[in-house]
Amino acid sequence: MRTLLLACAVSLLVACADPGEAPETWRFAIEESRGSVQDAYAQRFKRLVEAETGGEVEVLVYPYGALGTSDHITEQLHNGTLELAMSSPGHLGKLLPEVQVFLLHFVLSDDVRVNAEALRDSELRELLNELYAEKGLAFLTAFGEGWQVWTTQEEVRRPEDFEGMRFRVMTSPLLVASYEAYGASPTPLPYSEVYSALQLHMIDGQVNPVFAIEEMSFYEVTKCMTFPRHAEFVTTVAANPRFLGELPPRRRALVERIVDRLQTEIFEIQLRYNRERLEHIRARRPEMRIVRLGEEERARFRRQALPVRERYVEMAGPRGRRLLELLNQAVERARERVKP
Ligand code: 6CS
Repeated sequence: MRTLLLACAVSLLVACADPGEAPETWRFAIEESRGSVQDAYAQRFKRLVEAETGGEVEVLVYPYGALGTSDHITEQLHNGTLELAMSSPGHLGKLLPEVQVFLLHFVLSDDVRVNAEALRDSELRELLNELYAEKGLAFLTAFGEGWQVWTTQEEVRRPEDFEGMRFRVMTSPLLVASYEAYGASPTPLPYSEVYSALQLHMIDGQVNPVFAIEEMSFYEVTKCMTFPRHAEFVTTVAANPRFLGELPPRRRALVERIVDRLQTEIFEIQLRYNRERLEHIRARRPEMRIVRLGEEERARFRRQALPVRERYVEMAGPRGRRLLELLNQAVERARERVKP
């Protein structure tokens, strides 16, 4: 027993930072505000890294807005001002067209557990590693933040209901093509400009997961929420490649272990956030119309969305096509593994 206690004390001493030495700082920028799904991820990452390095590393989390828009964050990650960042395909797609595969409609399964499993696929990740590296970024992981939900002034049950609608999308050309396919007039805008654009009637609707609709207060300035289950909001976690490459092997292994652990935790967290915040919206705005599309209604959107896959391949080229094949295969394999 005494030997065991001694061994614990020695390992604690080894793990603790020298009180005279300033901790090493890892800067982690997220594309959402405090209290969001990305914040939950980053705060857990911070806690685990700081605990497991005994304070030798301090992780600073920068919420959305602190360092500019998503494009600014990506730039800072690329030039090494940041060590870690969330890079959502909806904005990153301008730099890395292949990653827009996660924006295509009706590619993922209707079962979020299947999708979470598919995003762990090793072949898919290998290609993402390669593509990110070519753009001076290091891919760490991808995870879902919940179903994308349309918030609009009028109900949207058929593609025709989108006709002429000024609909805000993230700043990806594929998203523009996706909503043009439904007849909308897509308006790419940074996240920070959506609320005021809705309030000033410069746009008529937008799309985001429930937790984001709640925390960005989009529900205050729209009348209807439609759940088409056409796509999940998928984000990726990326690192600066020099930072990652220069980490000592045990630190690199620590980052990989934590990223792997958080993959499971964040899935449950996003489910909870999206469920609870829908209740907040209902309570604060009881007149909000909530529409869940039936299978026939979804089938009409799916038909209109199919040709957009060709647009994706035009934009993303042969490796984009390969990424789409890998995603389809990953979803099929995940379907077999995840019991209904
Ligand atoms: O709509 C957007 O631009 C943002 N939405 C979410 C849920 N996260 C980050 C992204 O930039």
